[in-house]
Amino acid sequence: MKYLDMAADLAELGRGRTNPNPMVGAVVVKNHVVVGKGYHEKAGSPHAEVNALKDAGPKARGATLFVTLEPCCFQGRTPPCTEAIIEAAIGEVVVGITDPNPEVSGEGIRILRDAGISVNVVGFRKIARQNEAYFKYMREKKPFTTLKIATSLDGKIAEAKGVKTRLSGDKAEVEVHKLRNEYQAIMVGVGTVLVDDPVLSCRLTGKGIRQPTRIIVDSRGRLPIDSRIVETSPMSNVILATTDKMTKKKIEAMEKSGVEVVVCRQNDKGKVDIEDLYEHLGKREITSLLVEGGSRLNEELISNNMIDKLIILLAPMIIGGKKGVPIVAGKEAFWQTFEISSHRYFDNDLVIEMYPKKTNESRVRGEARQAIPGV
Ligand code: AOF
Ligand code: ZN
Repeated sequence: MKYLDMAADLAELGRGRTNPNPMVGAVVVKNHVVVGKGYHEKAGSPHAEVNALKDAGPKARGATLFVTLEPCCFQGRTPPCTEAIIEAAIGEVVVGITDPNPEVSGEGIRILRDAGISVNVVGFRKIARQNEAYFKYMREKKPFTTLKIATSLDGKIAEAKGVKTRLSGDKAEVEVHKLRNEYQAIMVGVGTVLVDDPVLSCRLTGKGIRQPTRIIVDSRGRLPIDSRIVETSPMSNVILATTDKMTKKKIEAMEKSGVEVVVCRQNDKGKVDIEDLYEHLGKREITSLLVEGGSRLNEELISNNMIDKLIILLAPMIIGGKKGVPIVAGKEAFWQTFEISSHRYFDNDLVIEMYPKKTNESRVRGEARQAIPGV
């Protein structure tokens, strides 16, 4: 897998920039020597294969092309890669994973084979994970959603309601800003804005830093017009997701301030129907979403299976007391189990990444515990 790993590393250079397209890397190898490298930099610019073939020049003739994703075979923003590969007289193609895009999906491979090129599909899991947002978006036309929660050891996100509480250390905070730079949009509940008045920007500096779209979930339209988010709307888009509980007058005032107001369906609790919002975001080609709380939105999303990934920033501290704001609001237990995929230390913080389990194993475990006295 040496060359596919190399191609995956190249693909990684496009992280946070290629959407709605996938991250793709390609390496051209001839007689065990790398003669060309390329990756997809951003939507609208040449695909990885085209860049690698250009880099290889005439050396591509009879060489092997390693590419993380199945080459495309249609005219999109750019011409089909299959044609470029055939024209360059590549002898063999090794593909990491097939493209879920219905316009490609197997067809790219078939066209290459019909042209007499041998194609080997490896089925590289690492690449599926690298492009998890693209895969989800292609299949469901909804954003891949990651929920990020900073918590104390006693499961609190704040000391008390309305009290701005800083839990994570500086190094873990930098990780959050890296995430904000990677995800296309950041979403919070209005409660968080009312307490923290955040800007929700990426505070990293340097070449290629971009600002995410900011989304506020606010069923009644409580977002203050003089909040920092609204005031910074010229910096990057602000979307206010509300319901028809918000008055027309307020909507007009928000729109005048540069905020895009999206009136969503109400769910059975009279709040913003998140599924409806996701559909809207999907239509706007928002492929990835980072949710940053607070506890009501967390509960709504986790209990309704509406997150794809969870990132916990665990601060090794116990707050104590009865007033703390829990990770999730709500009265009813709902039991969701996660599978840990990685953990890393940042100074004195632990950052744990996990994926929700699809089965109801969590509930079963909960019931078993109740059935055994003393356990
Ligand atoms: C590849 N290599 O580097 C990328 C691919 O609008 P376009 O022309 O950029 O086409 C976008 C589609 O092309 C995208 O949805 C996916 O199916 C494929 N992306 N394919 O072989 C690349 N970025
Ligand atoms: Zn292509």
